[in-house]
Amino acid sequence: MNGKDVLVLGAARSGICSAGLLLRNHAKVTVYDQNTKIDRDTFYSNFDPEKYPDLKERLTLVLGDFPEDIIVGKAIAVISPGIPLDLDFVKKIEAAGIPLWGEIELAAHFNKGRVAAITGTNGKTTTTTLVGEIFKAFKPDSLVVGNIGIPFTGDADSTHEGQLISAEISSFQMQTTYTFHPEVSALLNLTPDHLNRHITFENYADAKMRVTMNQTPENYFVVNYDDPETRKRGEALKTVHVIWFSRLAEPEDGVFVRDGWVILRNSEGEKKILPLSEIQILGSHNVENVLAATAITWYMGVPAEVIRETVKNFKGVEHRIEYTRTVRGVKYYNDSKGTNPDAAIKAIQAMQTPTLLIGGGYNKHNEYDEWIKAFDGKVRYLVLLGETAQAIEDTARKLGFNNVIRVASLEEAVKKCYELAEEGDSVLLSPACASWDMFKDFEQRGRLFKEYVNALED
Ligand code: UMA
Repeated sequence: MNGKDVLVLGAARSGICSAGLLLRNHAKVTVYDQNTKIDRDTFYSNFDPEKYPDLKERLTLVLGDFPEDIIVGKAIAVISPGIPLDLDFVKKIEAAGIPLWGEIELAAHFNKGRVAAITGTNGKTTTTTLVGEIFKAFKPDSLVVGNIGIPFTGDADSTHEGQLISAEISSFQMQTTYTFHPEVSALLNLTPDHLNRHITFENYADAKMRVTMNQTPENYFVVNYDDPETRKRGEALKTVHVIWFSRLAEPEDGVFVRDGWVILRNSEGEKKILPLSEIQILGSHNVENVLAATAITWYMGVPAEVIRETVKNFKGVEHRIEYTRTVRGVKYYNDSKGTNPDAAIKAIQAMQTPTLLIGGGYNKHNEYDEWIKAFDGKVRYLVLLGETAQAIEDTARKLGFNNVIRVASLEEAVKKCYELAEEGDSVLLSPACASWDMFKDFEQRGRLFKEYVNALED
């Protein structure tokens, strides 16, 4: 990147880390963001002046309308995952012949480590975290990066050969990735999501499948055998060694469940890895996440004993059916990461008591029928907020579920549930929607939920 003039699109987590990597590698960087409210001092404070002494000459921040001349002389444009590719300014950059790289592509140019790349509609964060924990138990210098909120560009240029990296990869990230070559990739499941950006399910699935595009037969692709959409794609793929995971069947080459044990089978025979009774995280979807993590880490070379010991101690991830507190005999759970109907179905299925469910949020044009049907008599009240509240209420009433309450804020939702819940109930925030209509991100939504719950009087 020596002396290259690079444009970075987006001045949040991804853009800041990409700019940092470029600056460390002697590029001149212009960061562009449409949001005029970004505070310049706060932005610059992300870059340590001791590390980057000539910062003011090499880093420029441009906010607001896209200035046409910003692209002049630019060698590359690095785009943050949240910026849609069909925006006018992105099209102008492409029309000018400037290569458009995503954060993962930029990281791939610097990375020296061994990457396990995990994608899918749901379970990515839990699986990536668990894989990262298993890696760290085996080799303490291992990293966890990607869509999980830790940009890969933050560390890519200080990785070393043999270092194990667990990377959560989103469909947005894969759209602008070309040379990324994970040793093991994984596709956990596929259900419609982010269709406001990808338009069709096929486009969305194709973006995810790009995770395998540079893999060769000595690499592994870990795929869900029980999901017809992922199975179809795994069966069609001839360029990489496919390893199945299944909760319901016993595929020839893969990881599955038999008699309460997780079993790994390959051409050399079968190996018992761990008993299901040792898994602490709730729900059958989490069994799938454990099966996937077992396959991924085994094929990255981690011994079975390390996998077993780590799974046994793994308590799950923040914002994923996260137990928050018990107030007056009512258990509160934060599932703010339930950002689509499929994830929210998993959460309601994992509940074992009558539940007051808080849902609704940013409109990704998903459908809510399957989610409401999954209530299965367990949901006492559905408390709705955000952009999608009306659409969800309409679907609920159409399906005969009428215990719907509308609120204007998350704080009000928590208060309503507190008033209505009876001892033995659970209160679950699992919105089935993204957070961007009312919150910065799902993390902020989840943290606020916990704050409101922790403020309740016992
Ligand atoms: N921006 C524009 N114009 C736009 C859209 C955004 O200028 O049209 C600017 C915003 O003003 C903002 C910046 O771009 O300043 C935001 O960029 P971003 O949305 O890419 O957010 P980051 O904080 O950089 O986080 C991104 C990922 N965000 C998205 O994909 C939406 C994070 O995934 C990821 O963890 C991070 O990079 C590091 O890789 C979050 C996410 O919600 C967790 N992902 C989706 C999901 O999991 O469902 C895919």
